[in-house]
Amino acid sequence: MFNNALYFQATDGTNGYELWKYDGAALALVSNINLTGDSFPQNLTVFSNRLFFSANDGVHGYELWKYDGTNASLVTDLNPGGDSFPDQLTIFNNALYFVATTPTPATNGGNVMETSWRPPPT
Ligand SMILES: [Ca+2]
Ligand SMILES: [Ca+2]
Repeated sequence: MFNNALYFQATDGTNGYELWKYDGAALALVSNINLTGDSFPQNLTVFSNRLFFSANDGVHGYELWKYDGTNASLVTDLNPGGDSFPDQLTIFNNALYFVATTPTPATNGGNVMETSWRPPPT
């Protein structure tokens, strides 16, 4: 639940699997993140009035995205040239943690990451 609406991934047969929302009255496509295919938004997690999730825009691979109620945008391309596969998004100590694969250090395993996006100071 985010902004009093339910968010989920679905496909309408035209835009591929993308982020949708249902506010109790109407179904709406939030954003066609991957213009040429499916973005498969997953791991939807609300943090600091943003909806965070992993998705593939077809350009950057599977990376961390956020939706602020108006715009969906890439948080950061953690693995340039590949997928970072953000997973297990968890809020702890006012920060968003998740597992992701990055090119460094020189290991092939996943790393625990903290989001580079921070809530603006209040
Ligand atoms: Ca699409
Ligand atoms: Ca990438």
